Amino acid sequence: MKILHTADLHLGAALNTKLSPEKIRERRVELFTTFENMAAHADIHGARLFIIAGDLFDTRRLTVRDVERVIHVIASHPETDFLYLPGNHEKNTLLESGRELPENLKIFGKNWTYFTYGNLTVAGRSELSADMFGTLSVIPSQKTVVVLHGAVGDKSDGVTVGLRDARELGIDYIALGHYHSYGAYEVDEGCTAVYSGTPEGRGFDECGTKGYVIVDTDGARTLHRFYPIAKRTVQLVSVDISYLSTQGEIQDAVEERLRGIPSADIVRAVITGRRAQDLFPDGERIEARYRDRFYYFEIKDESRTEINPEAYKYDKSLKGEFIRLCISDTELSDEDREKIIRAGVSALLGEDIEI
Ligand SMILES: [Mn+2]
Repeated sequence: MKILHTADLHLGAALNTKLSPEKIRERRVELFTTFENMAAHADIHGARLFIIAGDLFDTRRLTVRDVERVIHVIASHPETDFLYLPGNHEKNTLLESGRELPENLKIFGKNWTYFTYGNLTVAGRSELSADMFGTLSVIPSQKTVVVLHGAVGDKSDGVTVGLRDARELGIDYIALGHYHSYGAYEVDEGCTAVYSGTPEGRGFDECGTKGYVIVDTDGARTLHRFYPIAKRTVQLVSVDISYLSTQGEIQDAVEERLRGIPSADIVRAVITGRRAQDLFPDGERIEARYRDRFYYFEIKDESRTEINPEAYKYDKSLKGEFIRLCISDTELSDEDREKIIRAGVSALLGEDIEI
C-alpha cells in the first residue's frame, strides 16, 4: 500500500515574515492550496492513505471557513482515507467544529488507535508517554505503521518519541510530526522513523526544500521517499564580504549568491565576514534592487569590522581619534562598540546613518 505522509501544515498560522498585508493574505491561502495539491498528489502516486502526523491547524487564528475548506478537500477525495493525529498546536479542532465530518476522515485518539487495511495496520496516539511502546500491539504478520507527534530521543516521555524503545518491536515505519524539515532516523533494521516536515515554509526558521513523503509498504522492506511540493521556498543566503573593498564588489557578491533562486521565493541575504573599516554594505540599495525580483527580499547585515588598533595609533584624523576612544572604552560590549564605530565612522564619512 502507498501512503502520503505529511505533518505540521499549521493552516491558519500567522506568517513570521515582514510580508505586506496583501501577501500575508495570499500566503495564507497558498498554505490551504498546498494541502489541496497534496491530496491531488496522493491520487497521482496511487496513495490511498493520507497521514497527517499532527499540527494540521494553528488553531489560534482559525476561522469556520478554514475548517470548512479542509473538510471540503477531504470530502472531495472519498477514495483516500485521511488519518489525522491532532498535534500540540491544536486540540480536536475538527471534532469541536460541530461540522459533520466525512467518513474518510479518521482521527487518532489520545491512546493507541488502530486502523487496519488488509495486511497493513496504522497505529497512532496523540499523547506521548514513557511506556507507550510497551503498550503498542504489533501483529507480526501485519505491516505496522506508527503515527506520533514529538521530538525524537532515546527514551520516551511526555514530549519525546524514544526511538530506542521502538526497536525490535516489528514496526515498519514511524510517521512523525513536530520538526518542520524532512529527516529520517534508522530505528532498527526494518524500521525508519521519518519527519515529513512542513509542506510549505513560512518564516526564516523554515528554510529549504519542503514537501511530503510517500511510503510504500508493498515490498519486503517498507520504503519511503521525499517529494518537494512547496509553492515558495524560504531561502537564507549568506554573502561573505571579507576581502571586498567597494560597494560594487559587495553588490556583485550578492548577485552571484542570488543567481538561480526562483523569483517565487522568500529570500533573506545575510551579509557576513570581516569587512574593511570604511566599507558598510548599503543594505537599502541592495534591498531596493531585489525587492521586485523576489516574492519577498530582505537583507541582514551580520558583517563585522576588522579593526586594527595599531592602524589608528598615530592617526591624527577625527576618525582615528574616535576609533581610539571606542577601542579604549572597556565598558562597551563588542557588539555595542561595533555599532558605535559603525555609526560614528559613517557620520564622519557623511553617510546617512540610522540609530
Ligand atoms: Mn509543528
